Amino acid sequence: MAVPAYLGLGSNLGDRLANLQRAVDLLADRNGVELLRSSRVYETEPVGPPQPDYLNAVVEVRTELEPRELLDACLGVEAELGRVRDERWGPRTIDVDILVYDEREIDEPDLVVPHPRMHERGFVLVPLRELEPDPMLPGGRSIESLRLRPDAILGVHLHAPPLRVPER
Ligand code: GSY
Repeated sequence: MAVPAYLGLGSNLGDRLANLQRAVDLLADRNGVELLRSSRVYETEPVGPPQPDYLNAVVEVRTELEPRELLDACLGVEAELGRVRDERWGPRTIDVDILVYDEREIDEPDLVVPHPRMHERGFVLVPLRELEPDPMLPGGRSIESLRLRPDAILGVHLHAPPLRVPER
C-alpha cells in the first residue's frame, strides 16, 4: 500500500537549483516513488560550519517502498548527483533526507524518522509547512508547541517557485 512521505532537499555546491530539480527527477524515476508536490525553493543560511548558503525545498511523495528502501533510494539519488559523504556538517551538492514517513516512528542507528532535528530548522519547517500545515514532528511535538528561535526563520528567504514535478 502506498503511504505519504515528505523528503527534505538541500544543495549548496554547484548549480544548486539544477541539483534540486535533478534530485526530484531522479526520485520520480524510482519504482515505487510517486512525486506529488514540491514546496517553493528557499535560500537559507547554513547550519553548521561556515559554508555557502543552501537552497532548500521539501517534496511530498507517495511511496510503496518501506522506509529503509526509501532511504536507499534517497542515498542512490545523492550518489548519482556525485555527493561524497565526507564532512558531516559540510557543504554538499545534494542532501535528500526522509523527514516524515506516514505516521511511523523509526529509531534505528542510521534511520530516525521523523527526522530528529527537523523541528529546530527553519530551512525544513518553512517549506514543509507550505505542503503540510500540521506535520508529524519528533517526540510527538506539535507545530504550535515549538518556540523556534526567530533567527532560525530569519535566515530563510524565498528564492524560486516550486520544483517541477514530472507528469505521471
Ligand atoms: O541537513 C541538510 C544539510 N544541511 C543544511 C541545509 O540543507 N540547509 C541549511 N541552511 N543548513 C544546512 N546544514 C546542513 S548540514
